[in-house]
Amino acid sequence: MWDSLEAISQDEMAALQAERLRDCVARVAANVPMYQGRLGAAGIMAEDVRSLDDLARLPFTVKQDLRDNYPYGLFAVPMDEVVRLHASSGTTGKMTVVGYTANDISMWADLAARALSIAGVDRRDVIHVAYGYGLFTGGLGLHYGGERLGATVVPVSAGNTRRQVELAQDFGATVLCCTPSYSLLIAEQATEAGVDLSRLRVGVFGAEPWSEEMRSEIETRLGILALDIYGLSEVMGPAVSMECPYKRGLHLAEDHFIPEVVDPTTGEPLTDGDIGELTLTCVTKEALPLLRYRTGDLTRLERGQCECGRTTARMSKPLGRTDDMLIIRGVNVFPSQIEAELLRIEGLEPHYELHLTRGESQMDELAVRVEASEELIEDEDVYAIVGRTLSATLQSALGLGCRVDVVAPRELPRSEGKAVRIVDNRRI
Ligand code: DLL
Repeated sequence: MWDSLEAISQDEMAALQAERLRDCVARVAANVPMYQGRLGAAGIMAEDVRSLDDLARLPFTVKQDLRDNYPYGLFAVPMDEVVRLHASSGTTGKMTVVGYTANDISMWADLAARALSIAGVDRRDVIHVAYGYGLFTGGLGLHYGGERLGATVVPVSAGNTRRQVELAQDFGATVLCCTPSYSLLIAEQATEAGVDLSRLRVGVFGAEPWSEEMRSEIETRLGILALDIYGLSEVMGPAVSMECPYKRGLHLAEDHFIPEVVDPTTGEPLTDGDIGELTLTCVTKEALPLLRYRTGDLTRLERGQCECGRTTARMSKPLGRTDDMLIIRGVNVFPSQIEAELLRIEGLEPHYELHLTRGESQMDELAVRVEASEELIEDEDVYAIVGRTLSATLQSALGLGCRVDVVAPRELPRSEGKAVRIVDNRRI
C-alpha cells in the first residue's frame, strides 16, 4: 500500500479528519473573507469543531462562489505562495480558477501516486499519459503522480492519435491514462495502423461518466483492466478517488477530502448507501481549502474494508452530474444509463450522441444517434431494425420513448478529451 493511512480503522480516520477539519476551519476563518462572513453569520468558531458530526453545521460552497470570487478571491494564502494555477470551463459559464502552493502540488503528486498504486501500477511501469496537458488537471495530475511513484512517464497529452499509438507501441506502454471515450479512439487507431499494444495491461480512465458496459467494451478492445479515477479541479484534480482491481467502488482519499452525500435539492445529509450529491471538504489544501463543496456528482458512499485491504470510504462509479440529467416528458435519465442499454445490443458501437429537440407540440423529444458496428450489413432496413430494437429496450428499461437513428460506422465525431454526449437543439 502506498500510504499506511489507507488501512487505518474508521475511528482513527474520523479522529484525524476532525483534527484536520478544525485546523482548516481556523485557516479559512482567518484568511478567506467569504468564509469569515459565513462562519460568523452561523456563529461557528474553529474551537466548536470537536468531531465529524460538526461538519453538517458548516456552510456549503458551490461553483457559483468560485465564479463570484473570480479569479483569486477564495485563496487562503497570498499570491506569492501560489506556484500553479489550473482552470476549468465546465459545460457552461465562466472559468473557475484554482490555485496550488508548493505543498499542495506535492500532496497532489502523492495522492496521484497513491491512486496509481491502487490500480496496481508500480515503478516498473511505462505510463502513457494521454489526458490533456494544460489548464485541464488530467495530464499534469497523473504526470506528477507517475513520477512520484518512480514509474516511467510519457507526457504524450491528447491529440495526434495515430502518432501516439505508435509511440505507445515503441515505448512499451503498460499503463494508459486518458478519458474512457478517448481510449476507444486509441483502440480504433491502433487496429487500423496494425500497431501492437499488447503490453498495455491497465487503463486509468476518468474525467467523464462511463458505464459498466463501456468498461467491458474497453477491456475487450484493448485487452486490459480498465479502472475508474475521479476528481475535479475545484477540489484538486484527478486522484480524489480511485478504483482498485476488485472494482467495488472508488477509494476516496478521505484523509484529505472528507466526503458526504447530501440530498441534491435540500442539502440534507443522507445515510451511507443512498444516492445523492457528493460533497467534499478539502481539509489539507493550503491555497484553496473548500468547506462542503457541492460537486454536482451523484454517487453513493460505502464503508468497511475492501478485499484489497483498504478501509477508506468508497464511492460508487459516478452516475452523472445533477445538471446532466435529462428530463424527457417527465422521465429522468442520465446519458450513462442510455449508454448501458445501447451497449447491450449487438451491432451497435459505443459512439453515440443524444439530441434534444422541442417539436411543434412544444414537447421535448430525444433522438439517440448511434453508430452501427462494421459487422452489421450496411443497409437502411437493417439499421432501422436495430434502431427499433434499441428504441423498444429504452422504452421498457427506462420508460423513455425516443427516436433512434443508427448511422454508418465512423460517422460520429470522436473525442480526444471529455466526450460531448448531449446535443441540445431545443429552441425555447
Ligand atoms: O475531470 C479531473 C480529472 C482528470 C478526473 C482526469 C479524472 C481524470 P474537471 O475538468 O474539473 O476535472 O471536471 C470535473 O468531471 O465533477 C465530474 O462531473 C466529472 N468526472 C471526473 N471524473 C469522473 C469519473 C477533471 N471518473 C468533473 N466519472 C466532475 C464520472 C467524472 N465523472
